[in-house]
Amino acid sequence: MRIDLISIFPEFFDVLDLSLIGKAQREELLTLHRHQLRDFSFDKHRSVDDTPTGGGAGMVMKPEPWALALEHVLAQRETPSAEPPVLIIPTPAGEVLTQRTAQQLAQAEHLVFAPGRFEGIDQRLMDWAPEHFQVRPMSIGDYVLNGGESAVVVMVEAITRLIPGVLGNPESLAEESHADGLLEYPVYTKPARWRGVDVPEILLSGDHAKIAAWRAKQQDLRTRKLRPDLWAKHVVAREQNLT
Ligand code: JD2
Repeated sequence: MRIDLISIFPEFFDVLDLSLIGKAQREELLTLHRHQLRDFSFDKHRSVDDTPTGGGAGMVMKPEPWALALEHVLAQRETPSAEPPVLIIPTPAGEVLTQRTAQQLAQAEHLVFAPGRFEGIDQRLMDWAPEHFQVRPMSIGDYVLNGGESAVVVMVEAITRLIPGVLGNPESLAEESHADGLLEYPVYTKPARWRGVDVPEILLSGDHAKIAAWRAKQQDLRTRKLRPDLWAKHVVAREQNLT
């Protein structure tokens, strides 16, 4: 997978060189390209923002530097004939990222992220982009950030760990929280008794079928108690045989 990140703070993405995502890059399962948006602004101060038309607080990002940066990314493609890249625009008004969407986006060949700052990007950029990209306005949750960069870090992590070969242990993917719309079962390690508290006896039994059934029950109980919203969806999906 190729990922392009365009921002006025491209150093924000240095964290993506660490840990599993760093390793995936070294193994060439993933290629990250960072771009400085200001390199596509040509006035004296390389400005990328201006006052909001119609008035109001703050500043709005100008569409032209974004269009030039995105055209630069398109021009760099090795196979321009391939399906248009997916352009993810972080915004509090976007579709909230879920595990299901992360799984879908992990199938893409080329993702481009366009995190804005200030009060966001001139709407005309979003109206222009579908000519060249599969545009996905996305949010990471219902709270307000100062800009899209931290949301991009979250999205890239959620998506890239689903690329085959990126995660050390692929079995953990199928089992983990949200993969089936449920929360995780509780996990334990040694010692079997810690500060007077024992690990559930069944986990020491060696009976794998019984352990699997106990864990499934714990997932149900936890989800019903902690996330009734997820539980309701899970029940509907189970009835429709979608899980
Ligand atoms: C962003 C801002 C509009 C107020 C670009 C915020 C986000 N889950 C999320 N919360 N906030 C964002 C987000 C993403 C991009 C930008 N701002 C500040 N915009 C109204 C404040 C500017 C995501 N994804």
